[in-house]
Amino acid sequence: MDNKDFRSGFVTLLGRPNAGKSTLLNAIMDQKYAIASPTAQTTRHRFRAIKTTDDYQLIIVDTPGVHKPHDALGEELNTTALKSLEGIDVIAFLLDAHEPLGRGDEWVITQLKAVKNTPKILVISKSDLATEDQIEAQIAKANELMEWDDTIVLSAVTGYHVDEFIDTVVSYLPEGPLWFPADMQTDQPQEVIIAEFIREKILFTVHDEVPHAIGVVVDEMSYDRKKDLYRIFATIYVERDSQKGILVGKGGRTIKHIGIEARKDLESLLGTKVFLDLQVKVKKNWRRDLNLIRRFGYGEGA
Ligand SMILES: Nc1nc2c(ncn2[C@@H]2O[C@H](COP(=O)(O)OP(=O)(O)OP(=O)(O)O)[C@@H](O)[C@H]2O)c(=O)[nH]1
Ligand SMILES: [Mg+2]
Repeated sequence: MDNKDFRSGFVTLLGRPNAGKSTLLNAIMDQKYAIASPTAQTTRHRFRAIKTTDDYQLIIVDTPGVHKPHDALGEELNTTALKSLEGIDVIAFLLDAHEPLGRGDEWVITQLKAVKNTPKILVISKSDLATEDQIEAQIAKANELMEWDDTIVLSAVTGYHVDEFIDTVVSYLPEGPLWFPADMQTDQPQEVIIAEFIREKILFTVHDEVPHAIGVVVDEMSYDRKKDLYRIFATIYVERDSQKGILVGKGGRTIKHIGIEARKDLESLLGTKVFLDLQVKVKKNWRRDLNLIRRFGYGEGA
């Protein structure tokens, strides 16, 4: 890099579950790395994606949605999200344009106020789902709660103002070096991204209490050069036999569907053919066991 004005630094995406953080990360990267779904608490990892151009290196930190915790997993996710405010250059707070600003948002903003000297950008997300009036009202309410350094209205799905968001964030970055190699796009091991892609398909396939009860681990992965094929063996953990039954489905139909959907995404991530083997196992109460949460790689651990 011979660009003297090269800027580099970190932006953290923060907000309530479902605000659109992971979708925005993917839109910024122009590639899917983070999983996104309508289920709250989709993201369980602090996840970094890295965008490098001739002018800047922007490290985007996706966080689990911050919310009032109900169990050890919830607490761990909050800790993870709030920890990612330390030592970063810009905070982007996402507020869903078409959801009422609620206690959850107020709680996050209270946490934000305690962070001094870091530029804070208000991001009104999902603009495609809201009217001008709704957006104006949302901005007015957010301004009552805190003073923001900048405000951007965007849609990660249509791409509206995503580039403006990037430009704004970069304008707050200090001049600095490459923190990561220019060709590195995420700090997550491939196995973690693969496990997450599988988990995303489960979130879209089963409902009620099951999505929150699952943990996915890639047990083994190998590349067959001759066939240009990855063989991936993964285990899906659930908490109860009944959940296992739902996930496997009648005659194994549900798990087969999940496998087919996941394989499509994995083939596009890896750029090869994929053989995917999914097993379902019961591990009672893993969400209450901090050691197990960390073994799965959720929260701070990964
Ligand atoms: N229409 C529309 N939908 C969006 C937009 N951004 C996100 N969504 C949808 O909103 C839902 C939640 O998006 P996520 O990106 O998973 O939200 P998140 O903030 O990462 O959620 P957690 O990981 O649970 O904290 C998904 O169904 C997305 O497809 C947008 O700009 N427009
Ligand atoms: Mg997310």
